[in-house]
Amino acid sequence: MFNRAGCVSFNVQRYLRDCRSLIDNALDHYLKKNSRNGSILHQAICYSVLDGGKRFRPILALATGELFGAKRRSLLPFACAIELIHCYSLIHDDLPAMDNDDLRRGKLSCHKRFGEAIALLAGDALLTEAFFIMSDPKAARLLGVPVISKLIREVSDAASIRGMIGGQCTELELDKRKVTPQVLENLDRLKTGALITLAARVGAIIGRASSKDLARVTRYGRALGLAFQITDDILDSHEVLSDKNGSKAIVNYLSVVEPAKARERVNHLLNECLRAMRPYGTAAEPLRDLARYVAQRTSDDAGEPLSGTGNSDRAERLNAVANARQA
Ligand code: GRG
Repeated sequence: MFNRAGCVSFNVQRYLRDCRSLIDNALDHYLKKNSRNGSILHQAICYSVLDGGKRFRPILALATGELFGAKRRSLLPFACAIELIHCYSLIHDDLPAMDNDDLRRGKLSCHKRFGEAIALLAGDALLTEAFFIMSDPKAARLLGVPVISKLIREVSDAASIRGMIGGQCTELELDKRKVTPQVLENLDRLKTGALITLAARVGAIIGRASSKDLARVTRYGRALGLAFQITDDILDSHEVLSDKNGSKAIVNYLSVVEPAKARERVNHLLNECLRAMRPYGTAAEPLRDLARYVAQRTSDDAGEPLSGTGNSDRAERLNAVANARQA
């Protein structure tokens, strides 16, 4: 970690890789110590959480927490709880009553693999498990009850009708004839942005950030969350095209904004993230890098690790999916 001049040089790729592996191990630990190991529900939960996913939100929680000096052992339960809530939302989002997707993270979606009833329950169980982990007395001993209570309230709010679920419902009710970029941005700030802003805020709260710092982190998280969804829409633009040909009905940012304008908007949001982090100098390099990663994604790498370590068995899994779909 030392460069030739004897100064500490920061390797952000290594940092992100370390965070990711820490999170993977912690998720494994939380899910596998469950007393219902081996049940079909437990299999569906592990299938949906443990194999794949970029872990973007928990990495963000760790990176923000560490900016303010929080210890990893205090951050991990909350980082993992946010990932479990994210996984639950993906399972439910894929159900036939919602987006009706056969694939998730490069393999069959949970309901395609385990059936709708189990997928519904796996999502419910993950949401509940998140609160079980956050309310562990060990976490309360580390952080104190008032901080735990504040964190649980933040998490509940972000996942609630005022946050992610509210955004999802607004999307379901969209009148396609009245969609404007502003309508979509407001919706995206809830559906996707709420959990991403939450991850950043949770890290800062655990690091006992001042209210001024928390406001900066919130600005960063809000810009990042919106940039994340617009980039996702850019990467999904083929689905908008297929809609015009009469297949899957999908309304996203690219339905109402030209691709170049959407890219411009993402760059603007990236600059907002970078501006919010300016007061922290090099200490905020992981957070800057996460923002650059979001803004500069050029391929749909859903299911691939954030730090580019690669999934060696991805091609094999895609083959299995193709076979399963033919069967
Ligand atoms: C409760 C019935 C019921 C449904 C809930 C709230 C909800 C459905 C869905 C959440 C909305 C959602 C899936 C938004 C999309 C956000 C998004 C871009 C998800 C993909 O996130 P990544 O790229 O995925 O971080 P990985 O796989 O890397 O974790």
